[in-house]
Amino acid sequence: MDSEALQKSSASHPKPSGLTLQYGTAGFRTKAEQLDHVMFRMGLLAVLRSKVLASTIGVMVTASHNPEEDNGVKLVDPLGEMLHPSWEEYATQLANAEEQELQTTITEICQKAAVNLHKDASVFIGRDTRPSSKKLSQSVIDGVSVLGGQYHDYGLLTTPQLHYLVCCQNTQGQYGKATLEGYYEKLSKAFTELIKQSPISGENQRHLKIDCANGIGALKLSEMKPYFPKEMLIRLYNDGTKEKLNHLCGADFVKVHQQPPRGLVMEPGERCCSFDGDADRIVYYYTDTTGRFHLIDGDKIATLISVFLKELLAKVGQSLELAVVQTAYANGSSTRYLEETLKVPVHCVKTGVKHLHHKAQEFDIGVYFEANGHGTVLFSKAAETKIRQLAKEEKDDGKREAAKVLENMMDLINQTVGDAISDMLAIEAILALKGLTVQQWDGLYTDLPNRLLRVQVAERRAVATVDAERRAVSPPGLQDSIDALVGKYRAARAFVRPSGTEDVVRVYAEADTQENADALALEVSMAVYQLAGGKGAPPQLL
Ligand code: G16
Repeated sequence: MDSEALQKSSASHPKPSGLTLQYGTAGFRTKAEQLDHVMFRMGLLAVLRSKVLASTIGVMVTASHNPEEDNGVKLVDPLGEMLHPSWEEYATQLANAEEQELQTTITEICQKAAVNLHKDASVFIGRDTRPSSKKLSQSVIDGVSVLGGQYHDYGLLTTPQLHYLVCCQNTQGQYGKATLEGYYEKLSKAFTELIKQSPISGENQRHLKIDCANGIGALKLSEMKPYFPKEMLIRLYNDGTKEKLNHLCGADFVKVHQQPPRGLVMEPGERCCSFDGDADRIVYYYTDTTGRFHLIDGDKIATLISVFLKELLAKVGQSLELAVVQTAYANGSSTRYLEETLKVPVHCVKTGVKHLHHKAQEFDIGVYFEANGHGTVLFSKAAETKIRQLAKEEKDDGKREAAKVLENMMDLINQTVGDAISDMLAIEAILALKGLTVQQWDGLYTDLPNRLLRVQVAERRAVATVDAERRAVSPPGLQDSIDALVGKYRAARAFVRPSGTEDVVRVYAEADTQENADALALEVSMAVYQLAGGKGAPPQLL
């Protein structure tokens, strides 16, 4: 390590003295102007991680669903997973080291994690469309360069595209070609094959309106359009040419407010969807003939995919273990439908894709989705080998055809992380193959009315939880209050947790009617406000 060069380079990305940031649900996330030093240091960290694993590491500059003024960084491990939790502590240490401690901190990390600084390092870098992202990704490059790492700056990318590229690079092309064309070709080839087998093939067209949250999704979908089969007609809204990123639009807005995004006019029954700011989440929706808005969130996406996979597995006659992973935000009706009607085991883990992904790896086929629309499907190596073999060699025509559908589904789904583009194509293919309308999909089960609220407190980490975030253990008395409030309503459930991406405590409540879910959410929010040091105006319904 060239200490002098490090000191000099770090001095041009100075850490505001005394500023402490916490590694959150998906990396660091805060106001963009506080992040220059963090980006430089995550460039350093990516080099160390790359050296120790002898693999390419990804760094994505994005704050995803957060407002345009925020920014953040997500680190991508060799197979496209989120940074391993064992390194989150190193990330926090590096981000918070004062200028004069930086070198010692690096040395300590190298010792603890057995990093050999003489090894090579390679880092892939991507960024979203935020005005601050270009400069911040240059800071990442400076960090990578000062430790002698090689880098490839892909510029504007969706987060899942970076995950895909990193995985392709580290599997020597086994997962696909490590280029954007490779990504477009892989997904569109699998999608075209699936559509060919569906009743809509040929004459019929599939129309879909997509709200791109004024983010990167619009750019990348436009690039991908020429690869789509002619049956697929998409129209993009909120493409970033007029309005601000995530402002009154995007998957998070639609999910939280349970209303359509601004700028997208829907005819009754029309299928529409929203991406988030870095295109790793998706939710669907439509309005019925009475003008009522219907949200189809991550739970119903997981259910549709599970129904489809279960039917295919029965057709191919294989007893591969299928399971669904959810979080506490999953609507109670979805869990009941999956367990009781579909007979698929469901597991609940903490919020954060890293937790869901990890759990889903335990099964032959693990479907994971957060209610906010972030999710994917993982196929174990053994399941993949079996499916590919059946698709090629199975003598029974019916079984072989079903195996081929499974094989294409496997190629269409971005298994490295939740991916709005890939999920959208998988959903469109399933709806086409099953001949389902959006209303029929929605009718699989009825969501329990629910409400998500945010409470401003002085220190969000004053709220601590256990049991996959379903019970609060601090501040004292909070869980007792929640239990008492929940007891007042029918079919009710509520929990609270500190957000790992925004400076708020999140509150979720569900109950038998919307009025009751709203009332419960508000009462629980008041309890948080009073017991956890609320700041600003008391909580209100959105
Ligand atoms: C990130 C994580 C998701 C998580 C979301 C909200 O999403 O990847 O797993 O659900 O933040 O987390 P929290 O409730 O802790 O703020 P994204 O799409 O914003 O990167």
